[in-house]
Amino acid sequence: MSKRLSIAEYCDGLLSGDRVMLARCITLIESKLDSDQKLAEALLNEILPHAGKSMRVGISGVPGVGKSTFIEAFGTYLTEQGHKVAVLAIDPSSSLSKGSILGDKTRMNKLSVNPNAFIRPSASRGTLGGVASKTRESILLCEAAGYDFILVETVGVGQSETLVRDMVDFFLLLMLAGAGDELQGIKRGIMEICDALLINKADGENAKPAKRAAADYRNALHLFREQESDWIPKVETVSSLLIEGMDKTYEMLQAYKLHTQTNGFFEKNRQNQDVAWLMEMLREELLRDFKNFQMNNNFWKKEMEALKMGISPVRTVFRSLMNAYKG
Ligand SMILES: Nc1nc2c(ncn2[C@@H]2O[C@H](COP(=O)(O)OP(=O)(O)OP(=O)(O)O)[C@@H](O)[C@H]2O)c(=O)[nH]1
Ligand SMILES: [Mg+2]
Repeated sequence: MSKRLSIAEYCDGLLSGDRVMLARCITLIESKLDSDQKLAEALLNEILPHAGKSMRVGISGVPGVGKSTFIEAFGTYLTEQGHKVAVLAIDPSSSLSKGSILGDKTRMNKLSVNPNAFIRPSASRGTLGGVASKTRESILLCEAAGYDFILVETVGVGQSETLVRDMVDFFLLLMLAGAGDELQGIKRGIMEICDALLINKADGENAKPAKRAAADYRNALHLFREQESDWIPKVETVSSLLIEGMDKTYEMLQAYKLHTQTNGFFEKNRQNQDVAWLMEMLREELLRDFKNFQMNNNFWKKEMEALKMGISPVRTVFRSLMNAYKG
């Protein structure tokens, strides 16, 4: 890795919108070295006042639904509207495959050479929670560097969807029509966390089924409880391949922003997300700490024996362990 700079150098480079510097700053916050972590924290303190001024959009959907193609199309559209677009990813498989979005970067041909776009693959080391933390900090860095649309991609499997939901302002789910069970997403409960459904590949023979699926989803969405944002999730059809529906999508995001900034949810949601993020970090650290205590402790073993042999009731073992832990 290239040599470390001073905080002022990182900061100036970042605030001037230098893409190389942005990439280096993200590498810094992803570093596991203690000295780097100190630098990273100082950097985050410096840039925080310059962060936050973006629309953060999460994008999810099953493999093959067209996430990369959509991001290429929509990202390019956004830059044409005068925006600067950063693309980040949370990929639970990336620790195995070294980050599939790396391959995507070549698939996002136009966007990856667009001077107003920045694409960064998912951090690949550590727990999913740890990776999410790095992505959250990367969002702040991108914002400080002047990116006003942040697209966070994740594969529509497992826990990563909720993780991304909890770090963005707007969660977009891509789906396909005619995949057999139109309401699969609803069954999985994912509809409850999305702000919009886009039926992708609404082109050629698929155009009609896509329109029909959109109507079905619109009806089904009314069955769900109202979201805290007081926003009724929207359903649209798009073709990422033919670059159709990007304007509708953009208008929808603008409408959402206006709606939630007016009713206060936009700001409140971000505050809640920060609190939840902090609580998660505390929880992970406390658990780690407690596990250390448990591993290297003879008193623990003795108490366990006492418990198993029925000498002490659970509550007594609990209290004496807690006392020992708190020291
Ligand atoms: N006809 C049509 N094909 C599309 C459209 N969007 C994407 N595709 C095709 O669908 C395939 C998968 O698209 P990707 O963008 O790679 O999908 P993805 O969701 O990123 O897939 P993973 O990265 O594997 O999760 C590619 O062959 C695309 O060309 C579309 O709107 N219409
Ligand atoms: Mg992809």
